[in-house]
Amino acid sequence: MKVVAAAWLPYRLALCRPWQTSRGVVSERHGRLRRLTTDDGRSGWGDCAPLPEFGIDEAAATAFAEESAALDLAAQAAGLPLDAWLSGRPPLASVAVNASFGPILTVDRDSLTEAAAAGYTVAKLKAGVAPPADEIAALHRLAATLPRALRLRLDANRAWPFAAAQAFIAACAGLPIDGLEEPLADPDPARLASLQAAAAFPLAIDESTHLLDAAFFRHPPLRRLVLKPARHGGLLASTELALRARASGLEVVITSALESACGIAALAHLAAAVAPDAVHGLATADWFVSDTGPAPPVVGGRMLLLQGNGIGFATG
Ligand code: OSB
Ligand code: MG
Repeated sequence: MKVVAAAWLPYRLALCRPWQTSRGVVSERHGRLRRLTTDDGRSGWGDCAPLPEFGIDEAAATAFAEESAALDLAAQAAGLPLDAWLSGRPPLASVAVNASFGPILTVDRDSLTEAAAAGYTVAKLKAGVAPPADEIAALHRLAATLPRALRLRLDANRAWPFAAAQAFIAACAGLPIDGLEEPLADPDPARLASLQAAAAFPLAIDESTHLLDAAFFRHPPLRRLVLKPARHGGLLASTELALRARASGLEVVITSALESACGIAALAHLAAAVAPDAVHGLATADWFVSDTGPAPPVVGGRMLLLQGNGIGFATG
């Protein structure tokens, strides 16, 4: 098997509704697919979908796409789905995923009830968008009628000073919270550790990648690490980070950076390989009006890995 052609296929995809966080609003995604073609007629695929407001610049996204396409072909040549090629274990059929919502104040009880009825066990809501007192009041209201099977995963995307984060976490006592990502505007290990000690649920870092040094893995200041592989150089670098994190006792969650179906398909394989029992943040394809190809479907709160060797992606 020899690569005989390499192409970039640009795309521009509208979202069904604007996606809002404490960092701003995203209303469409543009990127490009990497396609490698081999002399025996195979294709290897990767997705370059920069999201600079979240630290995923053009160069990082390009590296992720190029590596993804190369690993897609390597796993196909080995006759293995990518998850099995990465993990050395038998392939998995699916991984659990969270339902992904917008800011707390925009979420109503009916959509949470629907998510639970669809089989999701975790619903992710954006925090740090409205004043903390309003978000806390809304959370208590939502929690009062929350289906028992559902827990709330919150993501503040670095919205709060320390005192606000402390107050928010205290106000969450007794609520069915699955975890809280990125509470601090200016996080450091000591302050994260003190917040984690006061929280009954895992705190996580996602975009604060500057914290991931040797000391972090020796004494993790919190309980969960969220990985967006494009930010870390790709699937292999993310596999290494995930293994180190799990060896340090951290939970690992793989999440999308609003990649198109091609990127989501690769991320689902990574999630199955490095954290088969976690609930991952990959159910974002239904925010897109159209996509680069069939995305891995979500059934009963689980994302089904695309079938076949490699990533399993093909354009639609
Ligand atoms: O902060 O986790 C984030 C998507 C794009 C950029 C940043 C984030 C996200 C997500 C992914 O929230 C969806 C999810 O985790 O459910
Ligand atoms: Mg996050």
